[in-house]
Amino acid sequence: MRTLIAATAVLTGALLLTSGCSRSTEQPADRSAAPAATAAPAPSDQKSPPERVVIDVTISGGQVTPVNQQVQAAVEQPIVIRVNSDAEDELHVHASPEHTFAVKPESLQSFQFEVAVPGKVDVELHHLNRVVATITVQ
Ligand SMILES: [Cu+2]
Repeated sequence: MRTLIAATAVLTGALLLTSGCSRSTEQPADRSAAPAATAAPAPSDQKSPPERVVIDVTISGGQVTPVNQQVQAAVEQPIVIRVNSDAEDELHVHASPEHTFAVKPESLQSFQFEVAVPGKVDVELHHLNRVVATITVQ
């Protein structure tokens, strides 16, 4: 009896410890499970390269700006996050695949990525535990 209670307590503790990143923006699996139709790029469609989307982030005295900024971007459009910071942090882009960038206590850092899958992408600072921006990719 006592052994059973102890085992249950251990299991419960283990479950409580398996908290990863709190905000997950994983896409529903049912849609992305479809076989990838090879969308061939149209060769005749001569577009100029897409403009970059720039998000300026400032981390100072334990505060970050912006918070929850809403940003629009196109699929495969270059997204640049420019950071001025006085502290180390970890910038986490909840895209698929995800990106993690190490923020240093420096000015004029910039991190670039692209998002291949339409959806909402949260950009988080893990140390400050803030969502800097949510990028709607379509
Ligand atoms: Cu995260």
